[in-house]
Amino acid sequence: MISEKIQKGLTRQLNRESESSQLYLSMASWVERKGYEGISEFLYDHSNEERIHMLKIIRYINKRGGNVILNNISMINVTSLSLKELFTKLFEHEKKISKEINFLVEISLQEKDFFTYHFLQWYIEEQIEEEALSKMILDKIELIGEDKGGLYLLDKDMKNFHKKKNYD
Ligand code: OFO
Repeated sequence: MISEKIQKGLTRQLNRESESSQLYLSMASWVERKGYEGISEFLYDHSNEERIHMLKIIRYINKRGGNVILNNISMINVTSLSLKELFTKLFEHEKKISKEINFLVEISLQEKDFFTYHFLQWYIEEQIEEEALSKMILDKIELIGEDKGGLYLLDKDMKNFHKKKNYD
């Protein structure tokens, strides 16, 4: 059985993952409309990954006898963002998620809930990847600047970006 504190922390996190999934999805749809086929592919794929992150927590809470509570999500409008602003937002978002995972780990140790501590190790690994990936894409976009040929190549390249990640 999980404690009240862990239940609260995990519930907040699962709703954050759900938010992340929606954020990536709305960005994917927007860049697809703008003609970035590869980038939208990457973002659609990542939206699914975030949903998996949410599901993992839901199933863990249920396994440990807790209650799952899903919040309504309020989304930001991404349609006015440039590609650089969009990936800056994603990078900031991932850093925020990392902080929250760190906080959850801290609570699990305070509560001496080593099952949850163990469960969260996967998320720590994941956040290292997620931060590095969004930063790497942002760096590339900054490097390319206004160069249309560079953007074309990045878009082409990003079709396969998700395949380089290991989600086991
Ligand atoms: Fe769930 O890792 Fe990104 O947000």
